[in-house]
Amino acid sequence: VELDAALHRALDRDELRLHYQPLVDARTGRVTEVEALMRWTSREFGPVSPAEFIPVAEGSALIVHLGAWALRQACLDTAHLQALAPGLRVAVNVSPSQFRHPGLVQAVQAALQHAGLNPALLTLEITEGVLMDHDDAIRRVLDLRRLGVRLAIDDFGTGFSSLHYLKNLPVNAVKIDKTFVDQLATHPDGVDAHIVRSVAHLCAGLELELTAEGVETGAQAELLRTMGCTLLQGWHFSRDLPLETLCERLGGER
Ligand code: G
Ligand code: G
Ligand code: MN
Ligand code: NA
Repeated sequence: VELDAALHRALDRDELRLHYQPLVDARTGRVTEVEALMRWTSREFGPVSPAEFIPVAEGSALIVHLGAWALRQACLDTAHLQALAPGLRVAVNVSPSQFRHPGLVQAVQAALQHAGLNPALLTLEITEGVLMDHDDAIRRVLDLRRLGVRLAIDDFGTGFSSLHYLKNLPVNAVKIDKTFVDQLATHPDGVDAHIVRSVAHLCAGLELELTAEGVETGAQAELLRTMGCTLLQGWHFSRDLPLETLCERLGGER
């Protein structure tokens, strides 16, 4: 079997799961949001990374089904988590062709309604690349914001025209890419430190939330906090967790 054939069967065979990685408040350390990350254990291939199978799904209509499944599951799980962690938000990644698909707004609305989840508790993560196709992107972003969901620009700084999007689109949050975080503690006066400080300044002025991704050490976390990042995400705080483990962690936090 080929990978795409196996992926076609993955939903029916119940081989997909969502894991959740916490985003913690930089000041209080509390879990504010969790990012849903798809995990697939294939009967034929074993565990396959989304870095490998999402691009395969992107090549066909499959991405729409996988994306809709992830939205539904993430909304359901987060609705249930409210009892344990009131106000906890969830972020779901939306890939380029999923974003362009005309059914996206309807799929988001259906997922929210089915779960009975407050739209303000759902963040959609889109990359700068997703926004390249211009006129349509603006309309799509406006339609989504009208539903009441939040929008975050993922992998910020790695694409093109970042500032253009910040100027023209009503997004709520920016996630600065891990590549700007990696060298921070070893080169506290390096180019990345200057970039992170400027992005933080920009986000504060525009009243955008700023998440630093890929935070792996306490030294990085402390620097990012003082530089003005509002949320921190990375292995220093937590890896992505199965729902049961996330529940235990949230239960222990109360
Ligand atoms: O979790 P991990 O580091 O393995 O993810 C690898 C890549 O796959 C990341 O770019 C991540 O955004 C993407 N990814 C993970 N889950 C999803 C998903 O549910 N939908 C989409 N579109 N991308 C995902
Ligand atoms: O493209 P996106 O930002 O959605 O991808 C998130 C990816 O980063 C996921 O695959 C996730 O597993 C991974 N990730 C999250 N935290 C860390 C970290 O601290 N270090 C590294 N190396 N990867 C991380
Ligand atoms: Mn992401
Ligand atoms: Na990212």
